Amino acid sequence: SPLAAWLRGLPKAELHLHIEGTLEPEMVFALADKHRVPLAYASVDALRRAYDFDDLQSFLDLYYAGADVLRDEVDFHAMTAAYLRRAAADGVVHVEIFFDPQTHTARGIDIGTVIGGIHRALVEGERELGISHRLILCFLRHLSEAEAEATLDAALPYRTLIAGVGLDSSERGHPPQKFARVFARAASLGFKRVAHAGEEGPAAYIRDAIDVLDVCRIDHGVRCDEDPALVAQLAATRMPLTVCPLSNTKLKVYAQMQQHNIGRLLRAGLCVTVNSDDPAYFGGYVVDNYLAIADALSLSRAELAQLARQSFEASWLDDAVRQQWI
Ligand code: ES4
Ligand code: ZN
Repeated sequence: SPLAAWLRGLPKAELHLHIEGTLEPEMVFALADKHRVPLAYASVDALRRAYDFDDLQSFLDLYYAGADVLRDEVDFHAMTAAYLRRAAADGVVHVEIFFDPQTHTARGIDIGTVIGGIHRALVEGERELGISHRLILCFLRHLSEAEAEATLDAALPYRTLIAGVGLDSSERGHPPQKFARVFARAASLGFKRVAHAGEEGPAAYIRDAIDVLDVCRIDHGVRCDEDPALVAQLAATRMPLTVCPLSNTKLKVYAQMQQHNIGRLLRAGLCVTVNSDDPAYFGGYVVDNYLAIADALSLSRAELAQLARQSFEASWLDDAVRQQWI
């Protein structure tokens, strides 16, 4: 469509992307075959049909199972390279990607294998596709803070390759306070901080991520609108929200895209951005997310261009580079 072509031509940064969530069913089967890992599904189509979720946890169960086929450095490289090709086709010029080391170290895979494969693909993507990058190490919030501390320790030999730390996985019952100490240590080591908050969890978790974890962005954050004073604060401080529209409808945060609040938050002056989260599972990459909200919320091209500009405002690019894109 003309709008899709226009959106692909708009320079964009993607700031909320779990690299393990880019593992397409075809690659799950290819890697299962390579490593002789048995799968619970008979075919690529059967696996894709299972991507029908009730909530965050029903998705996470399949997402962690899918990641089990990632075994060596070549696998992490192939997954990341495939994502970067799709991002380039969508007009993404800068990526800040999450990885979940604990999903892999718990299976006996060295964190160096994980970081090495991802980083090699990012460096190639910069040279071959012109996509700049930052890497964000996420702690799994359903695990303990002690396990997060051990993960931070294991990542220190690779600290120059990691721009920041994040917090993901099951939100409810795992408030930001649970990770106050490890985030403070990450800050003292020079890592930027982000956290998933206000996806399924309450608006209070957004406040606490800001006040207790000292984050510079909120991942999702859509439940902020249950607290009007918080919405006003987010607007006044230009605290970015990395919103993922197709994720929110697939995981039933909203029953329908027409109910999504990203248009209202944009008009209220918030630095909201559009991202794909786990595109292999949620039915689309970043332009599909822009198209879904453009259609459901009747956003103008000026509003869509503003969302793309805000993705650079919210990014960790150096100011001189940021200015080239906005
Ligand atoms: C995630 Cl959508 C979402 N929420 C929380 N944690 C995650 N990990 C991967 N995708
Ligand atoms: Zn996410």
